[in-house]
Amino acid sequence: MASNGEPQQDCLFCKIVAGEVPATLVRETETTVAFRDINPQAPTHVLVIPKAHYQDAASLAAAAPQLMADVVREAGEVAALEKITPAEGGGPHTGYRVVFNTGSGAGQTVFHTHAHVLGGRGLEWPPG
Ligand code: IU
Repeated sequence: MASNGEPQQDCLFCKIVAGEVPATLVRETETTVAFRDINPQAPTHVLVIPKAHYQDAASLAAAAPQLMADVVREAGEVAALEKITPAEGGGPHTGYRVVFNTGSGAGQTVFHTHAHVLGGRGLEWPPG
């Protein structure tokens, strides 16, 4: 699948960006969209995606490093909105995890870069 930033016809997340598939939006910027995962794995489970199509985090970082920075910054903005940053008091359920599953062997099922922002519960290490 191409990773050149152009919309891909059969890409679910490109369709969310285009408004062709509904999603529960949390935030939107000029370059990114954040929406709630339909199958949440934690009280906060939000996906942050670049509007442009790149298949995974590494190809996005290589082709468009500023856009990758936008995605990571937005992950932090989502965490702040959801009140799960360490600054929220350091209670047992503050702190959050940003995950880029990369490759099907690591659980990537949608090949449009997305950061999972997970928090609101204790998060084990190492992840499964
Ligand atoms: P993954 O890292 O590629 O496995 O993450 C894809 C996520 O997209 C996964 O957590 C799904 O629950 C989520 N998702 C979604 O939020 N909306 C959808 O319509 C579909 C998948 I399909």
